Amino acid sequence: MAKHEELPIPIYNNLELVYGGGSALEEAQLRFDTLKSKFSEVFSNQPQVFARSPGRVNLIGEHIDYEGYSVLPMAIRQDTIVAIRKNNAEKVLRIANVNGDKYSVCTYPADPLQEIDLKNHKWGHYFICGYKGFYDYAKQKGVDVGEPVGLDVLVDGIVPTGSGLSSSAAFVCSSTIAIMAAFDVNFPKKEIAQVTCACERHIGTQSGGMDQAISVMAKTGFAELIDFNPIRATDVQLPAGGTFVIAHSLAESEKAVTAATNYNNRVVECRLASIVLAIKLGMDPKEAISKVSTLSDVEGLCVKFAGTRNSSDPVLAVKEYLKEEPYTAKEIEEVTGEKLTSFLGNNAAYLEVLKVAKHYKLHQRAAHVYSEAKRVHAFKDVVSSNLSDEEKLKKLGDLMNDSHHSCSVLYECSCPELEELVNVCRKNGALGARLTGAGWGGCAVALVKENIVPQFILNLKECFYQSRIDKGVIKKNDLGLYVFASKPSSGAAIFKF
Ligand code: NG1
Ligand code: MG
Repeated sequence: MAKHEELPIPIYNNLELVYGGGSALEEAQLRFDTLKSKFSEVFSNQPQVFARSPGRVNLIGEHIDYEGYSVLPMAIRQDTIVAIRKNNAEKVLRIANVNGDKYSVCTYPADPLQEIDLKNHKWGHYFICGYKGFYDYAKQKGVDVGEPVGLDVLVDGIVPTGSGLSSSAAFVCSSTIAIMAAFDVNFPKKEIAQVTCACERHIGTQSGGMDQAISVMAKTGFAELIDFNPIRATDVQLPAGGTFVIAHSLAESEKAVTAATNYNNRVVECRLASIVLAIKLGMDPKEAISKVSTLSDVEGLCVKFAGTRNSSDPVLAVKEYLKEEPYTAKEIEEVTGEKLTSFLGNNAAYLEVLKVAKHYKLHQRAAHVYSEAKRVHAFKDVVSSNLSDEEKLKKLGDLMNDSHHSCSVLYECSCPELEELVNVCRKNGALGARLTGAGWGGCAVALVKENIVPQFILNLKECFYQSRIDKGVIKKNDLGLYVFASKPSSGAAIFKF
């Protein structure tokens, strides 16, 4: 039997397999009906095909996917659905949203080579990422998709935005898959995961591939251990009796706007840490600059170095070879013998980082990445151990707490609202709680015993959200959008009715 990740995106003619039954199915049915009727209102035609892809919550393994390390997310129920139809009349991409008040129609030329205007951020840009990615990949695979034609597109996304739940990947993946389906092509899931990861970088964030991989490859009932290079997903069956509750800190992180100081800054710091560490561990500077790009590339050298030390822990190599005080650009250049702008300057996003960064915290960032990578495997090992479910849940909670501490103190990607929320979760009985996703705002995820979930959510409402409702930050009736329990949901799908 072909491995899960080798299979193409499933094509369904009914909603049950993805949305289950009951109220979830009813909600989905309503969304599809609305998409159909709005589509004919806007475009005077019926959609040809639909694609959906979910958001995700990362259980553990934060900010390490772009360093080549495995992560452990699960898909959530909330997804983005894209309805699409080829339009041969005009070479224009028209992208409309069911929430037209918030997201007005975006139009672009039907040109796969167009540049995305990053100075002028528009929600439709994410669709163009998928559009460019599709054409690039079809060309690479030698699939003839003909001359570009117009596309009419209507989007319905219910993954909360700016919250660390990957609304962006849900949108990019559902767009890419919808375009594929409109052209009647399909690729293996792991290839689509790779394509969507690469094409989302057109937005400017130099992200790793976790979000797209889980959105494309998720399976109902399982979290997935995602490995990179090559991409692979291994099912992880979570212990019985525990539930993951997702809670929004109500601080919104606008990643596309803050990239140079937050996300991309950390990507650059990790890159620099890996090069400096490789050189300190004996690699020739020129070789390090040309060959080393992630901290995982240096792990082998750390192990060699351990030959004399009796431990292969890369965290120890970091302690020994990277100083705790932040490095100036000049100090790093003394080690590398080359200007930072000369070896990072060919990437526009990196250049932005170099322009605004005052210094680089190589020790802290590398210590986070190596220790977090270990926690992911520890998490997986606990899940598959012989311990009782009760003991497993306790240990998983501890690992989540350690992960949060590392994100907060070493990686500095938390914020006051997330700190408060994580503490409130723990005080109210969570076995563990941590920020999830990129951080600097967005959501926390808490592991909670199933039997206390309703009470736990009530307590969060009282201790965290009530004061925010009183101040008018959110409406009481919207609370369900900001705090909810989540089960591992299914991955991307195509619908033809
Ligand atoms: P979110 O939180 O969805 O923006 C980002 C990256 C991931 C990963 C996490 C941190 C994108 C598309 N995704 O996720 O690849 O690096 O941060 O673990 O930028
Ligand atoms: Mg995102």
